[in-house]
Order: sequence, then structure tokens, then C-alpha cells
Amino acid sequence: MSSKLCYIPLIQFLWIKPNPGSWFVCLAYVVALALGLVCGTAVAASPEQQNIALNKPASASSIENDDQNAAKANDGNDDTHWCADDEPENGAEWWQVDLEQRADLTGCQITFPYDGKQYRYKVEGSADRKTWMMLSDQSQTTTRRRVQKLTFNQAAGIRYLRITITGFDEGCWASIAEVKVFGHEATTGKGQ
Ligand SMILES: [Ca+2]
Repeated sequence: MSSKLCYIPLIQFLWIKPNPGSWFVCLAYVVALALGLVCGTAVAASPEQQNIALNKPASASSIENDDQNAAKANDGNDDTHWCADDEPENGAEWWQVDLEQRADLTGCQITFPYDGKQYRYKVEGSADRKTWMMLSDQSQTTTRRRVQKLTFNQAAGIRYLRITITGFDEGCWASIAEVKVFGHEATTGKGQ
């Protein structure tokens, strides 16, 4: 039933003399329409919250071992994580995902291995892995939340998303449990 058709019985009711039975019918319709509006809104918003990074090809500057490889940071499991070997010669450790097509990103959610520990980092995006743009600079953050949600103001045409770990509390490593990336297919320019 289309949304316009949904309103026809209610309009018809308003043109007839009400009685207790019809009041009940009207109330049921109002409740049904309200539920429909709520559900419709949720369905319309869902594409923005779809995790487009799930199980996409991931890479990293280094890995501690194969049980903590790059793919563990976007496997949909908060209990598995990527961990770098953190050797000084590597420089800043990073994790990267290939979204396999260009997308207009709205934000991301990063889950770290530990709650109550500080991780500092920056999130960058690129269409070609040559030119990178800063999506969110958290290199000065003081938050110790395990799950951190970020909103991107300008992130159009992004295929590659990279998270560089710039610092962390003592006792931690450059490590990420899970990354979710939100957005939709780019309105201009397809993947390379
Ligand atoms: Ca994981």
C-alpha cells in the first residue's frame, strides 16, 4: 500500500459521523500510521549507517603475528584485532582498508582493544592512495573510550581509508579491534 493510500480511510472517517466503534478504528489507524512513519524513517536512514568496510581488503604497516593481521580490524568481531609489531624502524604504524569503490563517507566508528586507555590517531582518506586528505585528526585527543564515533564533514570520493596511530598509553600497542566505515557510493567518479 502506498503512503498516500494509507491516508484514504482516515480521510473518509473524518467525513462520516463518528461513533465509538469508528473512534477505535481511527485510533488504530493513527497508531499504524505513526509506526509506519517511524519504520519508514529508520529504513531511509539505514544506508547512511551501513558498514561499507566489513571484510574489505585491509593492509597495515606491520603485524605482530598472523592471528592479529590487518583483516582482523574489519571482520565484524570486536574480540579480534589488528596489532602492529611496533618496531621503531616502522615509524608510525597504520591500518588501511580498500572500500573497492569510491564512496561519499559520513563517518566511521573505531573500537580499540581496551577501554580506559588513550589512543591517539588520525584518519585520512584517498581516492588513489597517492593524495590523502585528513578526515579526522585525533592526534591530540584525551578520550579513553574504547568505542569512538567520528563524523566526517568532507569525505567525498574516498576509496581508501587509513588510520595512523600517533600515540597510546603505556602498556598498549598500535592496535585496533574493529573499524566501521559509513557512507554510500560516490555520486561522481567510480572506483579505479
Ligand atoms: Ca575485529
